[in-house]
Amino acid sequence: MNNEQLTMKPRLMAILNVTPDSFSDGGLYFAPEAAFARALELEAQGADILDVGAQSTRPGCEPVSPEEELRRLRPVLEALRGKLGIPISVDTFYPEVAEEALRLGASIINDVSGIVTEAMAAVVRSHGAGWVLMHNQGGADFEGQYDDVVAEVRAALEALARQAMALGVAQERLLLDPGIGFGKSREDDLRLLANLGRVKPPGFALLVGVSRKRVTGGSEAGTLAAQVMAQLCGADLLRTHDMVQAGRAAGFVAQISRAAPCNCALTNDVNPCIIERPDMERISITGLELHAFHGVNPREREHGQAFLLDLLLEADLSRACESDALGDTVNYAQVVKTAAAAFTSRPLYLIERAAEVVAQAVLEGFPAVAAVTVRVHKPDAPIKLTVSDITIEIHRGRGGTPQ
Ligand code: HH2
Repeated sequence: MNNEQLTMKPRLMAILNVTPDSFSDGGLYFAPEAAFARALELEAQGADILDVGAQSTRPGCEPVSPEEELRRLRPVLEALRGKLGIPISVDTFYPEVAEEALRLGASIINDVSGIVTEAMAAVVRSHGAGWVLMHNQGGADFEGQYDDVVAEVRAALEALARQAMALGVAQERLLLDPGIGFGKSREDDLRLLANLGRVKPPGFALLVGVSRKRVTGGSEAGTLAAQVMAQLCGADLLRTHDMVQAGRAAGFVAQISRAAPCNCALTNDVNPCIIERPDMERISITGLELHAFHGVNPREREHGQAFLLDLLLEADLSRACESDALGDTVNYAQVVKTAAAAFTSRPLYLIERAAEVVAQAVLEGFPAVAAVTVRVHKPDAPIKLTVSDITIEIHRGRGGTPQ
């Protein structure tokens, strides 16, 4: 993810459930007049899309027939015709309901079935509609067994998109959705939320629905936290109950990220729950410049090249904080000398090995260091394509095993 993307506010899809039993707003907007008024309110509050659903998907719910779905939807869609400036999506997996909804003015089908059918593709194609393809392996009553939920959901979304496109639906008409809460444990949902950037196939828009779901603890605070997380990880659309709060939070995140280059360490392939341990005291030495002859290429061993080393030393610094005596801490000038001598002592093929030699020298030479992280950067690595840097990083504690 780049900063450009971070500054973007996601589109907000406001939820309107014309159901008696939805888990959060069931019954509130079941009457067509109440649904109509709520739709206008959600638009006025800044919704970009209105998502109308006539069937609850919460676990244990009795399925509603297509006839009943249409009986609930028709009066609302008819009343909203020409009254709403934003697109309407209809939450249905029945092609016959989708057909009628699109005829009545909806322009997106939000299909939570988790499958692509010829019949639904034909309806979507003939109306030039948008189509949400949501991951749903087994439905809300099922908690899937995943070895790697992030990779598996990503692969499944790619497969759904491929099937839809093979049936003639254009890529730009598709929205992909990881299906938070559908056939997943809470752990799975948390993992997906922390790795949305990896769930999203390039070139597709990602819709994320977390609002008031179990993963958030059902609270508004949990919902907003998860939505902010989704925004930072590259969600293009958020499906939400509370437009006002979601809009404010999303707007504020966009404002922060516009104010300065964002430095929040979120990237498409890095889980942002970063390695830092705040209770650990450490000395950090970065950018130690050294010339050495490491490498597998004969030219590297003949001419040598520049390397940069970073060292993070974990040590108890509390005595030095009290005493102000050099003897109570780790002398970083000595560490730099030791690390430089170890790194340049002999040519090695791999920077992995060179980092290990440095780590062992620091641990041997400085008993107060409990653990050390060594990063070796090789910015001029002799490869054909241009890269700005190649880095390896190792972490060693006493005993030499990775901690
Ligand atoms: N979640 C629900 C319903 N539809 N559609 C998409 N694309 N993504 C979602 O995550 C999603 C969805 C469930 O939430 P809700 O509509 O609030 O509840 P209910 O199914 O009980 O009506």
